[in-house]
Amino acid sequence: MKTTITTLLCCFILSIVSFAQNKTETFKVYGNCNMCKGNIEGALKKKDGIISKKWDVDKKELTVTYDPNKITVKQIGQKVADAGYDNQYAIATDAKYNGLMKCCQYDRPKKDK
Ligand SMILES: [Cu+2]
Repeated sequence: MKTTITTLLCCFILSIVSFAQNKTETFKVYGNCNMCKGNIEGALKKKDGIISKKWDVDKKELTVTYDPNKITVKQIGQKVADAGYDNQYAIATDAKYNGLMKCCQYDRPKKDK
């Protein structure tokens, strides 16, 4: 009986801990259209610790839920930048930006140079 209670308690605590592991952040990601949405969301993969992702085409904001043991929000920003999209945490290279479809070449935020 005691073992059962202990086991249940352990399961309970473990489920709380694993639930608390995931973090959700919303941050600015520049882009234009639904194709950008596909590119931005496509850059974020489950295997990297991404639980869910949604880029809002009107607000130009990405809401991402991730496992902080696997990835940081800065790394997420870098992945998005690697796909060609400037964001709050990282800036895309000119080559990546120029590689986007014409319709996707959003107005870039001012760069300090
Ligand atoms: Cu686009």
